[in-house]
Amino acid sequence: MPTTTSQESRSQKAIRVEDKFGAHNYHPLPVVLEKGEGVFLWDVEGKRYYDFLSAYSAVNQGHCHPRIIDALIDQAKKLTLTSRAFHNDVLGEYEEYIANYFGYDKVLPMNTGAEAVETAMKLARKWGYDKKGIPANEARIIVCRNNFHGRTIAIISASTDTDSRGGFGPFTPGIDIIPYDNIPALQRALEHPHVAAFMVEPIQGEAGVMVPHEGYLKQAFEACKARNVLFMADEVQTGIARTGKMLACDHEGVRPDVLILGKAISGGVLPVSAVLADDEIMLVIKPGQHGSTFGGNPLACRVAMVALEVVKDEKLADNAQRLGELFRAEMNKLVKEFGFVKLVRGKGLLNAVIIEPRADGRTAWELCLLLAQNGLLAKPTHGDIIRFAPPLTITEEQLMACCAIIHKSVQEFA
Ligand code: IF1
Repeated sequence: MPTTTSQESRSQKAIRVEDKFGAHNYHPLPVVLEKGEGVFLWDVEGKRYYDFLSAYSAVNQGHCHPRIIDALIDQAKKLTLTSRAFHNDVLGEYEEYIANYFGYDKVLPMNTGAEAVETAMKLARKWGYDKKGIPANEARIIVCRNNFHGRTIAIISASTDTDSRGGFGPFTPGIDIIPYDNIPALQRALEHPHVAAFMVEPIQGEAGVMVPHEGYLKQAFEACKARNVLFMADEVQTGIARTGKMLACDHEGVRPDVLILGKAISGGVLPVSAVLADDEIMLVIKPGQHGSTFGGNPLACRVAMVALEVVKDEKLADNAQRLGELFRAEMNKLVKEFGFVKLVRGKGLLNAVIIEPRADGRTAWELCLLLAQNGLLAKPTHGDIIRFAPPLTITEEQLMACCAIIHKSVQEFA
């Protein structure tokens, strides 16, 4: 192979080629993966890892789930894409399935999470004009500080993160930013008569798995209702059983007016996202006013139906709930034993551990390198936070083995 120097490993080569030909918009851990099965990933040198990122919670059903992959292959041999210029024989079946699954009148299928968020923002504006009577071009959407809703211009216009926004202006107007987990701030923002929607993550993922106080979502929902404002939940990361219930909003018995889903709808096989709402809201969008070439394609629809079936059949929400409690109990032992392990927080199997940087400057990044060496993949964020989010198919025995790896790595880090 002409481009491989004699000393270079397959991993080193893959990383070098990415660096040369790919945009530098990521800084991944130096691990090159080639195979996945259930909770495991293998790198090109054959080393096996437990996956504790699950592709940011897209692979809740585990890597290459045989039922989902069979559905993918079967449908791929038949029909993959028609566009929405014509009907296809899977779309309606999927729409009925997912609408009933989450208890809404209708779904609008998209592909990425960001597209679903954009769809929800457009839906909120249109509803604001058509139903609430907001004057043209005056609609406002309230969001929370430290949110993460995606990467498009409109979405980063709602961001407070300097990396996400910096250098990308000018921004989309009509967005009000309030502190998260703060009902009085929401109530003040809701006083503006042109507010169409409040969009919120039930748990803030990128911010470091920030779990709001109990009752926040319920109170926020009721505050929105009192002002005829749509409560829109971005459950792209928290949805599909990740936090121990099908939706994180289920923990507080809140049914969002607009539900935004992505990632694990497809088990991580294809980009599949969705916006769900009842007729009164969804039908404000008319033919030609919104869409996507790939949204609702038969391949995605077939895969998503099976991926959602797997979540129920394998009782992944219950498993996430039970093993999440066990995981936090084990991590709390580390908090007691090691002073620099500050705390663990989370819900279900969406958890974060806060690592105080060491005097010699080593951070969560170095701990993640140790974890990888010891066979567990996790990703640091904000320098001092490690998110732990394994596939929800993980067993108690596997989880305990992982806790032992984490313990060993923390010991080495100390
Ligand atoms: C990246 C974090 C996770 C999301 C919520 C919408 C989207 C996301 C709540 C957009 C996406 C991602 C994207 C990924 C990193 C990531 C992430 F670290 F930023 F916080 F998941 F933990 N709403 N989250 O979390 O979905 O368009 O990407 O399909 O590299 O940007 P998308």
